[in-house]
This record gives sequence, C-alpha cells and structure tokens, in this order.
Amino acid sequence: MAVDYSLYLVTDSTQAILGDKDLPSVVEAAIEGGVTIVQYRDKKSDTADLIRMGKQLHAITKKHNVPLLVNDHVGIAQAIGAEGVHLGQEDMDLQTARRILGPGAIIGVTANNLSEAVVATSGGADYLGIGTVHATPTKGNTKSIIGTAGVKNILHRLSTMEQAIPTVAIGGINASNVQRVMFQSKSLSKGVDGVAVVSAIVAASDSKAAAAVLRKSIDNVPTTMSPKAKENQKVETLLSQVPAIVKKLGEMSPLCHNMTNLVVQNLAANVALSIGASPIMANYGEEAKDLAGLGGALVLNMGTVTPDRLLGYTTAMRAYNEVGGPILFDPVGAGATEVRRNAVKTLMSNGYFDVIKGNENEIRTVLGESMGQQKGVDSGASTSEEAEKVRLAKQLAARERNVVLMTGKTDYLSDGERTYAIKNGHAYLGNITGSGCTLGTTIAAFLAVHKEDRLLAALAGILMYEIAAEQAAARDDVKGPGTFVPGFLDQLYLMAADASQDDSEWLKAAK
Ligand code: TPS
Repeated sequence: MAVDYSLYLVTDSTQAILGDKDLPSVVEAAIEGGVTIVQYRDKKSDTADLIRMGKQLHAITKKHNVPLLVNDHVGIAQAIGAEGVHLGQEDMDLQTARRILGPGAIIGVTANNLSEAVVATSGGADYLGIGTVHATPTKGNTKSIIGTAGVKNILHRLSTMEQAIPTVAIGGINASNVQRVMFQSKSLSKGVDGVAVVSAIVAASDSKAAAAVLRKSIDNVPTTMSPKAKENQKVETLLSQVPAIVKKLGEMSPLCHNMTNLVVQNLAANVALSIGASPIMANYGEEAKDLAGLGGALVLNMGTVTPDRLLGYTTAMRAYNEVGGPILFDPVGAGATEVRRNAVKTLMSNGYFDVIKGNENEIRTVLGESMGQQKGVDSGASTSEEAEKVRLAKQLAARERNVVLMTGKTDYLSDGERTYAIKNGHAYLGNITGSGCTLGTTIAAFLAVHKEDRLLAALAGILMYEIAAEQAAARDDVKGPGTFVPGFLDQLYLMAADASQDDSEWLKAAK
C-alpha cells in the first residue's frame, strides 16, 4: 500500500502543547482536516498508559484508513498492532526494529545531516523525517537547525543514491511557512513528499481547522514556471508580447494592493491609476484575507518597518500565497539596520514572493551576502562588474525560484534561467522620491494580469515605466524633478491609452 506522507501529524501529550485537550479527539479532528499519517509520540508515559492510549489512537486511525506509527517504542508498536515506528538517532537501531516488526512495517528515521540520511536510506528505512528545519520549542535539544538550505542539501545527496525513499520535513513548520518548505525543496529533481508537524496542529485550539489550513497550503504549493515560458528565450519574442499585456492591464484593471511606506503612498496610488490598475493602499494585514481573493497582486514594500507592520506583512503574505495571488517584495533598505536585516529574514522564511525587486545592496542582503552597513535606504553604490550583477540577480532568482529585478543604472531581470539587462529610464527618476517603490507597484499590477510568465510580466512593467520616464523628461513642460512627476504620470496614462489601440510605437525605445 502506498503511504501518503503529505501531511504527517506527530503527537505530543505535554501540557505546553496539548494543554487540556483530549488527544484522541485532536487526532480524529486532524485526520478530518486532512492529516494522512499519524505518529504517537509520548516521551513520558509508562508502558501501561502508552498501550492504553496507543490502542485508542489506533482505533481512530484505522477507522479513517490512516497509518499509525509509534515514536521510539518498538515494543508498544508491536503490542498495539500499529503500522510501524519512527526512530530517532538515539532510539533502537533500524535493523533490530526491522527484525522485530518484519518487512511489512513502516519504519521511519530522523535525519539531521547527510550521513544520517544516507545510513538510514541504505539501511532500509521506509521514509526519512528531515529536520529540524526551523527552531521550535517542541524539541528543545535539537542538535542543529538546518533550515530549508539543509533540507535541500540532504535531498540533493539522496538524489545521487540508488534507493529513493519518501521524505518529510519537520521542525517549526506551520501555516505561514509550509508552502515555502515544500516549494523550495521542489527546485530539486525530487522535493519532500510532505511535512510533519507537532504544535501547528496539536497546540491549535481547533485541530481540524489547523490541519485544513495546512492541507490547503500543501495542495496549492506554487507551481514552477510554465514550460511554455521557457521556450520564449528570445528577447524579440518577449517584446512582441508586451503591447498585448499592457492592453490586458487596461481591460482588467486589476487590484493593486500596496503595503508600502509612508513616503510613497500617494505617488504609488497615482502611478497605479495612470497605468490602468485599481490601487488600494492597505497596510493592515488582516484586510489581505479579503483582498487576496479579488484577483489582484500585492506589493510588500518594507520601507517603513514597525513590529505591527511586520506582523501585517506576514499575515498578508499567507493570504496571497494561499490563493496563489502574486506578491512583489521590495526589501527597501534591507541591509541598513539590524531591524531591517531581521525583517528580511522573517519575511523570507514566511512564504513565497513571485518577484523580488531591489538595488544591488538590497539583493545582496536578501541573498545573505551583505556588504555591511548600508548608508541609507537609497544607497545603491555600484561596486561590481556586470558579470557580478548578473550573478546576483540570477542566483537569488534560482534559489527562490522566482523573478528578481536588480535595479541600478542598468536593471537586471532574471528568473534564474533567462537574464536580461535593461537600460531604459531617466536620471530624473533618481531625483524624485519613490521611483523605485512605484516601479514595484507597476510590476505588481502586471503580475496580476499575466500569470503565465512572471518574467515577461515584470519586463512589460519595467519598460512601460522607464520609457514613460524618458518620454516625460523630453517634454517641453518638464523642466526638472518637480515638473517631471506630473509629466511622468501623464505619459504613463497616455501609454496605457495607446496600448488599447494596439499602438506599440513606444516599445521601439526599449534598450
Ligand atoms: C517524522 N523531531 C524533529 S523536530 C521535532 C521532532 C519531534 C519537533 C517538531 O515540532 N521526524 C519525524 N518524527 C519525529 N518525531 C522527528 C522527526 C523528530 P513542531 O512541529 O512543533 O515544531
């Protein structure tokens, strides 16, 4: 029988996690919510209690056709007729357990590093529990937190082995990061088969609802870029599609939800209106639960960071990720302060971004290659050669499996496979506040209307934005940054209107 490891519940009977709830009821509700396999894990009870509870749980799991494994205690598993065991590195060895339970039992092993994973796989384990992924109070004595990068390392090593066994990731996994854990590992030939959780379900007041939220996130993990997109490598092919996308934007007038900084609210809303989108400036994360369902896109601009806002961002990310709504992340001033560096880490570990847009310093910080203290949020000193810039954009996009736009005198746009340099724009953009942020708004609007190829959507947004800036700067009534802003809004507006008449003259200015 093939075992479904996609949502794996590991129980805990401690007051801190289970509280006063009844464990069998929690397990049954969790199965109703979408749990596919259960592990009875109880580090404290004596044999009689373990058997009593084990039997109760097994009656429930059998009723729902879900396998029950017992943590550590091979004898208890045998006594209650459970489908198998899960063994930690300090528990009974795999071979002995196999001899006792027989070939038909499901035996899983915890793997914290490459050698543990290799030994268990070649030793005949049925699956691996890979972790601890994130720090978790559930397991205090974790040898090490391996992060999603550690999970990827182990998966990569496993992919070189002859035997292939299912894997689940475990440790600090909850509704806000489950998609990221599943999705990141999928950049390899084979990702994890599921996630195992303790507190995300057992500590929840409504275990059925908690399981259902996880279930939904797992079932809706963002898919990889469509194969069709990859065929269109040639820049001419991409450019030829831009006018139709600009036109589509005007027709659909997508919601462009901005969670942005205090400085650019007004300009961002005006830019969105000028290009034909419907802006909403809503910084309270709870609102995203309603807004995410409206088919628009979210701009998450970190320019004004406060604890409240950070909480709002993570709530909003979860809401958009759950429905597959696109998110553009603008890590403004990412490396400038400790608070911002931490905010980037929090956000990056909480979900998935379709596009990350930033200057070189910001992209470096997100990548984890900070060059030290940044001077101010706008400081984007260019220190590297073109090849280095291409590497930065490409590497981050490949790691995140998304699209990265690294802005500067030349902009670099990459999806990890295709990388383009864009040389449009005008110096005035650097003389007004919020030009980078409102470029983010523009791209987000395009993401909402062209989901088939995010790189192409972003390209359409950048070109429209930067060519409008060039046109505005050339106007007779534009004499400097002050008159540039209204001229720029006019040009965006005119371009959007032109696109509806299939006139793509302006695209000829693309560099
Ligand atoms: C399948 N383990 C590693 S981290 C952790 C546990 C129990 C705590 C997670 O709690 N893999 C499997 N079963 C296990 N028992 C382990 C690994 C060991 P939370 O989800 O609350 O962070």
